[in-house]
Amino acid sequence: MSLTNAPELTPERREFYERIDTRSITPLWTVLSSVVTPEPKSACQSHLWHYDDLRKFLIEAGGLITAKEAERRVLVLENPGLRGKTSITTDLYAGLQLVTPGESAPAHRHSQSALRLVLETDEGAHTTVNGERTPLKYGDFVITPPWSWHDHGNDGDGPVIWLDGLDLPMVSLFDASFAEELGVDQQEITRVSGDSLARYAANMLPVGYEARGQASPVFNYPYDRARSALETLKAQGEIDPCHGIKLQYVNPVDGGPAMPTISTFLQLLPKGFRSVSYRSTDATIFAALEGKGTTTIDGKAYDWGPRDIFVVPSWKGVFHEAEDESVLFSFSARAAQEKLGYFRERRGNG
Ligand code: 1HN
Repeated sequence: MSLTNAPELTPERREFYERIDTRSITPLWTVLSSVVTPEPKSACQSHLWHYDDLRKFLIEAGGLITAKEAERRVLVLENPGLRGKTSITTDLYAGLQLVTPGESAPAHRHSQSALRLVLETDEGAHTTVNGERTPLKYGDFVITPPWSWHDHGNDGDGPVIWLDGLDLPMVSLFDASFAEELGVDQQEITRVSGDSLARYAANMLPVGYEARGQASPVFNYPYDRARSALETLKAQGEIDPCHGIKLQYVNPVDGGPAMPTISTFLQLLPKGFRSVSYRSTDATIFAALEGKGTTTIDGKAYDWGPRDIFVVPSWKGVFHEAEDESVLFSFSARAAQEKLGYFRERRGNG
């Protein structure tokens, strides 16, 4: 027996396997090589969704169902290799959500961690998390920690669209999903807008602050701040061969990822930059916020422009080419994998 080959199937063995099968018993040696693999083997496929396509279908959905009736009017970006699993990767979920003018997506909470990346917005767009309402601007990254009340609204004139990312498949894996409705469209607002940014995101923390849970107490990471950090670093010229200039969104309390299970990143690729091949165990979802370029995943090239979304499976070699200066947002289950000791990466070919 080895890890790569299953033993020969003899008539005696087959008869034995069939007999124990009726008693819910399976011989490990017939399946071992498919569950303990020398390298990650995933059903997850690389794929790219063009925003224009997604937007067209989402606006169409807007004419078919209200946000209230749907609870959340979302089109799921379902990985072509994982159809029927409500997943974009084996461990993560992604979808595109629409809130039309005057609509609310009612207040609820659940065990799953959620992130939003704002892709199309209007003056009156907002989301409220645990009593604080925040406006939604292009490129803002907003978190909903596990079990926090959240609702969304659009008091503007145009549609509001964002990318949702959740650790839904992980929570399902552990059979740990709880959810409840608040019973109102919009929760009571108990804090001024900007409260959490002032308390936790000004390079200071309230004296005596003790963290509750593992999620960041900052829940809106505005794009203008993150973008200007990349701009400053660009001038330093320290470009990582695999990632360009890449920053991770963190929980200011402990320097860890903003969410317990999901890591989130923003990276700038200078015009003309071609990255060195990189692979890692965290299958990653990318959303282009600026620029245009091509990403090659396991030999397959995907051209992207603003708001396009693509997915890189675990342990597939990936490199980027930026035709124009570009900014990519990305998220993955690296946070969970690092906590559990599974994360691996490899820079360069090999
Ligand atoms: C959810 O609560 C939201 O609050 C979006 O906007 C997408 C997908 C699955 C389960 C819960 C939201 C979701 C979700």
